[in-house]
Amino acid sequence: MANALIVIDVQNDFCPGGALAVPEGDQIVPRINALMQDFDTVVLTQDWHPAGHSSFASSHDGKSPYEMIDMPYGPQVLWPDHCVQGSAGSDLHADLDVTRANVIIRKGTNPAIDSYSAFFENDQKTPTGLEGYLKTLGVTEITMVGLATDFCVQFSALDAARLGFQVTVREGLCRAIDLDGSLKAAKNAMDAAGISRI
Ligand code: VGL
Ligand code: ZN
Repeated sequence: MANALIVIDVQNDFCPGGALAVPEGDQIVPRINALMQDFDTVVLTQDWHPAGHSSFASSHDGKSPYEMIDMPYGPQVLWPDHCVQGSAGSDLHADLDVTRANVIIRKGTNPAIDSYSAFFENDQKTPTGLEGYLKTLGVTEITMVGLATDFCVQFSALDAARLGFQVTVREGLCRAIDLDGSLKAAKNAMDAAGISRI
């Protein structure tokens, strides 16, 4: 009955001053560092897009950030350019305790598909390998924290629940983007999937 802490996208671009800043995104770092001590396995994720990624509004003529488009895999929010591979914005927050991390999963590397979830790209089919990693270690319980509650945390939590893990989202250690009611919708979806929110 091993447990794992999954720390989603605590990166400079999602913190105040970053390209896709989540309000108070940096404030969760000290308590996430403390929480890491309680887990057998710690996984960090890092949003890691090539320049010109298809989730960037700048890659689509006439489109602005936060507009929606239809991609072959479904509707997609268009974002400001963010977390470009190797940029300062893509770095994990400098105060995040990376020494406790067993593995860092990079996602969103396919130019044609966004990847909110730590487990699957937004086509809901292409795996990152994290499921196999955790199951090989005997992990059954996952606690999820990080950025943003209503996007990458939510999609990671829903996938984890679907894969049979027992999932807890520590909402005090997450912060949200909250686009058009997305935070409320995320909470409802997580409740419906049997995820505990504390
Ligand atoms: C995220 C939007 C685009 C996230 C990543 O980490 O929640 N949101 N890329
Ligand atoms: Zn992204």
